[in-house]
Amino acid sequence: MSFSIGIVGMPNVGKSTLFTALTKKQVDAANYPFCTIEPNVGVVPVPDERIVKLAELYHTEKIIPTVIEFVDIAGLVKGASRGEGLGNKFLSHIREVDAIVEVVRDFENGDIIHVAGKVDPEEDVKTINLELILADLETVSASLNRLQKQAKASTDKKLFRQIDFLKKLNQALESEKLAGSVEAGEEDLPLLKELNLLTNKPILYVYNVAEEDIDKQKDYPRKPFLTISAKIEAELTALPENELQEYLQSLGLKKTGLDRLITEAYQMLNLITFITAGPKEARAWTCKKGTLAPQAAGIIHSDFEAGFIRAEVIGWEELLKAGGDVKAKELGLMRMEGKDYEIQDGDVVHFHFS
Ligand SMILES: Nc1nc2c(ncn2[C@@H]2O[C@H](COP(=O)(O)OP(=O)(O)O)[C@@H](O)[C@H]2O)c(=O)[nH]1
Ligand SMILES: [Mg+2]
Repeated sequence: MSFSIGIVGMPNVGKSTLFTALTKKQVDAANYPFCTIEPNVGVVPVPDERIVKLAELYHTEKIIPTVIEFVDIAGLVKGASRGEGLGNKFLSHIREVDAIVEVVRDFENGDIIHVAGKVDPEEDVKTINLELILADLETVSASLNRLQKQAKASTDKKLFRQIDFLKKLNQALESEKLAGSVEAGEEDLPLLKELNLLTNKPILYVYNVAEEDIDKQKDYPRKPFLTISAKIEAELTALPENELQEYLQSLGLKKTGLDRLITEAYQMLNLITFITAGPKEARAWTCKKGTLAPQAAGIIHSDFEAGFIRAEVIGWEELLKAGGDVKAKELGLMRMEGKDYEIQDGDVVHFHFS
């Protein structure tokens, strides 16, 4: 299982620069058979200190982080929803991702043309979001038309509820609001999922600022956001680890912009991480919040799910404190969990299966 983030934005804002920097971090694909291998897809490790510490505990050098995919989606311009630029093709690429990173330019450079003629971050966000909104409006009104036709010969309550919800969506989109701003009840979720609206996906705004602004605390109206200098990030990928640390310290930073970006993007997906750890390897795995133990086992291997018996579970910090699984067992800290157990973020799990 892997989750993907689409990088979108106006032309010449630094999307590909950022994407190329991210791909420098690419993981060894052999460990991740489910990932897409394509030139515009980067499979990137999610920084996680927990597996690093557990690897120390078990004296293993093999650390396998969990990953997310970043997709460089080019070509979104004004009019894309009407087929301008590469229009609909790109909108369909955005449809396939789980969340959006919207890169917004906030650096001046006379040599790099801004398609709208001037650097105006908020105006760019409006342009991009409007294209996404217009594309969604088309989806919603088509669906609304179809259901309204069906409703003529129906007394199905569910159908009428769906129509009401579509009208709410329609209204929001028409007033240029994102679909994600519309309150949805439990009953509306299946329809919302089926519609797969672009503006219902989580968006992280990434402001690409000038190099000299990188240590300034800028605020922007769009939330959540982070600021980054794509150009600096591209240069940092070429530095050896010790020089990188020196550089970060000189700026008073703990993490690179890329690491902040990856971490925030992962959090935005509402996912949790569970861990398998031992002398062979320390490995992080991703599942959706609410995943039960057998399905989590199935992420590792389908046989684990089919033959699931139970899971031995301990929180990663508890395991570290205990000093290993033998100690943890002696102290009675290892829990035996059955098929109804909901996996928690940071659980270290050992699955038993037949
Ligand atoms: N000064 C500066 N130039 C940048 C930055 N990011 C990208 N560029 C330059 O802007 C141009 C367009 O960048 P690119 O990443 O291809 O933009 P894209 O069209 O959004 O993919 C290239 O010449 C980059 O070198 C940045 O943070 N600062
Ligand atoms: Mg590009």
